[in-house]
Amino acid sequence: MNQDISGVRICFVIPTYNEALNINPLLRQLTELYRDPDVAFLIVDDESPDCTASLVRDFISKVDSRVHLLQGKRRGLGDAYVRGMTHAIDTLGADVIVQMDADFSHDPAVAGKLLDHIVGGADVAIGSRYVAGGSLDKRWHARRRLLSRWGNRLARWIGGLKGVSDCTAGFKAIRADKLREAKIESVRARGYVFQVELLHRLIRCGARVVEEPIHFRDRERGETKLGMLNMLEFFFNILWLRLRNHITFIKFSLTGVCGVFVNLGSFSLLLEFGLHKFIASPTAILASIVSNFLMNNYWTFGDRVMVGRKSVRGFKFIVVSLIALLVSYTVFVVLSMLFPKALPVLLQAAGIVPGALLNYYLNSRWTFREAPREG
Ligand SMILES: Nc1nc2c(ncn2[C@@H]2O[C@H](COP(=O)(O)OP(=O)(O)O)[C@@H](O)[C@H]2O)c(=O)[nH]1
Ligand SMILES: [Mg+2]
Repeated sequence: MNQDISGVRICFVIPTYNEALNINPLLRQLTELYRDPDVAFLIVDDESPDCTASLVRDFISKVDSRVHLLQGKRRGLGDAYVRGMTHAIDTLGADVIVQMDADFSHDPAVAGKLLDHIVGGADVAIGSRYVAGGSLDKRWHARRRLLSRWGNRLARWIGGLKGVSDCTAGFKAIRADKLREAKIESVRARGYVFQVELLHRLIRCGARVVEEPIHFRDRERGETKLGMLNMLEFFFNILWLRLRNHITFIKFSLTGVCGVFVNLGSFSLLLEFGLHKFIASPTAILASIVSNFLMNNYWTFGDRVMVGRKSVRGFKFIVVSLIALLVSYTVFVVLSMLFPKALPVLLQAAGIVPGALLNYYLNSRWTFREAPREG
């Protein structure tokens, strides 16, 4: 640590489950590295059967009373972090939280660099494996590497955390006021996906995030607690994070799916009734455009405060529909000429794609444009 941190109350929050082999050497190293009386160390242990907690108690009474122990029932890593961070802020009065694992995967000396970033103005400093200069232990076997890399990719793309390289990192320094603002006590994720949900909330609160490259060592002692259930929870929670913030997009997609059924359904029906395909096609496109409009107006964009009067919207809608119809129909006609033997319903389906995209773009940006929010 290079910068002066006097007066800033720092609390390391370290969850443990069966870390009897690691806890003493870890606490020794941490308490020797960070000697300031304003630094505290909170171990959050969930009834580890290997008596991790009693080793912590011994350490507190015999070596350093800046160490604290918080015990609870085992409900997952995220739950332990929520309890630990809340306790560190509300009871121990922490201004900055450092979260890290107990198995030496996170080098205690690097915590100082993370704290330097916080003193330098960051709200969140991540010990990052995937930023330039960061690395993973060669001993981490292929399955874990793959899981970690893809977990990160998923979090970035589906979870909407595009600016961050290591979204699943468990080594971070975070300002307590940002944690309060992010309403940490209401984080839903119980397992490892806690890291992603927390980061997501912090970024939504406007937190300034920096990444410090680290070398991530595999644990020397004890076993990993990452199980199949954690992985499933991870996936569904990431998906939920995305969905919650993109309800409009989901409603639009569902509307689109209904539109496809209306389009292809009415097209097939009209063909059944003997209508020529070049007449059936635009009629079916029109039917789907009308069904899409009704669903979008009353459902997808129903809660938008929109620009302009209803009659103007109706006019814009007709213009957009005609453009979309023209595009879809042109694609259908061109494909029908290129592939005269192809199933007409397939060609009709191919025409839907460009028409629907254009339809959404123009309707969202123009017909159903949202009024700018005040304040
Ligand atoms: N309190 C608590 N700590 C946990 C729980 N699950 C894992 N941990 C701790 O969280 C940290 C990371 O877990 P670990 O098993 O090393 O995960 P890995 O590094 O992803 O293999 C370690 O310090 C574990 O002891 C839990 O359910 N409760
Ligand atoms: Mg570990």
